[in-house]
Amino acid sequence: MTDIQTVKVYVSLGSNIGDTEDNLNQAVARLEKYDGIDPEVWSETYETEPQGLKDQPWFSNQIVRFAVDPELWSAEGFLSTLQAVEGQMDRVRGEVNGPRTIDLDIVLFGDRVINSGEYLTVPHPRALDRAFVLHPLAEIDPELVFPDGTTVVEALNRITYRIDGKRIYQD
Ligand code: PH2
Ligand code: MG
Ligand code: MG
Repeated sequence: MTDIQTVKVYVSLGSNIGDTEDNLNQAVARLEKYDGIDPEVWSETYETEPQGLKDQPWFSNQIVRFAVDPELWSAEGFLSTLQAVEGQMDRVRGEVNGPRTIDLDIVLFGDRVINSGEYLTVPHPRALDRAFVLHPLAEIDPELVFPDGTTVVEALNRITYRIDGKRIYQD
């Protein structure tokens, strides 16, 4: 049997309600149960300053790289599964950018560029501005290049942030 040619899909996981680290682990465990979705690299978990809406608890954030079988999963199909897992974990969609039990965002889906209206934009439109995405991405794949040619290291050099142990500060 030949190896399936999988796509590297980088997912940003975030939680700032409840046992946040456990919520991240539980989300990965739920995703792993689907055929053709295999977690292969995990960043550390970071405690991160809230972006957007400031007046909310700090987040636990992590990037997990999945090997995804493109014969089974389109990016839209994969997103619908992320949303199903968010739903299983009692995510209540409240305020935009507000507190959540679990948030699962596609940062990169191989080298694809996708703009399917409101539903899905890949790469994630705010990824290049956010240290809680870029720092763990660089941790697991320091050579990573976005489809527009920006390297993860260049993107980190463009933003202002501070790392203190596993805490990520960004105004
Ligand atoms: N997610 C948001 C808004 N702001 N800030 C941090 N630090 N981490 C997040 O995951 C996050 C956020 C919307 O999804
Ligand atoms: Mg998000
Ligand atoms: Mg989201």
